[in-house]
Amino acid sequence: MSKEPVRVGIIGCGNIGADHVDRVANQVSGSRVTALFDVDTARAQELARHVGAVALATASEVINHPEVDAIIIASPGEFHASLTLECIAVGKPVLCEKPLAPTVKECEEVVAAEQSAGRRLVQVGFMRRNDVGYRHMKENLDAGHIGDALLLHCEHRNPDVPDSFTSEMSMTDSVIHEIDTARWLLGEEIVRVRVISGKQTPNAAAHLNDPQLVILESESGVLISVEVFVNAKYGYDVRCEIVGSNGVTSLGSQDLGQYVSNVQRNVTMPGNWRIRFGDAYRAEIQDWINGVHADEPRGASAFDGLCATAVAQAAVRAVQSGQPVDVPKPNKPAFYA
Ligand code: ISE
Repeated sequence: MSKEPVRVGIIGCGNIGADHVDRVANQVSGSRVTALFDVDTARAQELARHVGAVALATASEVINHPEVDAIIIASPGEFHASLTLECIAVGKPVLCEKPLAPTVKECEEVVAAEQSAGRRLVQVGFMRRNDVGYRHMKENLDAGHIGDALLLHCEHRNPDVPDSFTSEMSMTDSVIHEIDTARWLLGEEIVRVRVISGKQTPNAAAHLNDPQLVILESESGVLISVEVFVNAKYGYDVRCEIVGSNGVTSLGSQDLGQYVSNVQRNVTMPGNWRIRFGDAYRAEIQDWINGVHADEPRGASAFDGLCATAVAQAAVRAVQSGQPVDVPKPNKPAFYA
């Protein structure tokens, strides 16, 4: 028996929010968009007109709207926790873009509220968990094909960033993805972080350390290296390799196609993460919608969001102090088992 589509409200209609509007309305099954909010009212109205939704005056109106069953939060990170708490208070499932919140305290409040509500309502938008390449890596590791994971090498290169982007944001905005991916791939917590910066690109703003090298250490001692380089210029390039005791597994090709001509091979690569992870975002949203239909949580939990923010905040302290920083081991409530 086919179910009624999940009626989705979307808060924040900037680049990624607008992409999600299109995905929920046109690219996945079992859902439709019914209400939108953005500080740019004209933008929200225009998008709402395209998908047959209403544009509302506040985020709270979206959350409380009788024709909204579930909510996507794609507003700036500083609003994530309070909006997620509002969704929990009215018992509606929520997919919150990363980070769950910029501070550990706010993440803890969300985790506590969800437990008090007595059911899993929160999924955090760590879309790399839905990327085919990362999923294959995890399958290879879990199947024992490469033995025990010893090292994880990651590269995270953005073509450029706005001048307002800081060395700390490289941790909270960019490396937070590798933090979540490492926890998910390895099935372990991260216990220590250090950040090193050496020779700098001339293409970064003077206040920004770029590139930076982040070394994370897992509970069992797996070393995770993350090169974060946010002014790499040539394109958006994310790489990942697990070195195991019997072999290696890595992300496959991320090329968008190639042509050969005049004894040269020309390869097109993604220009930004919205292109590179477009399929992963679509899969993530389909999975979330399926989870809402089944009343069964999927994807990264609020607890995963809390752990990722804890490590990202430790990385911020490591940027500022130049010293290794320990990350306290989180107590995983049975609720998130
Ligand atoms: C951005 O905010 C993202 O979430 C992208 O996935 C990431 O690759 C980029 O570095 C961030 O700035």
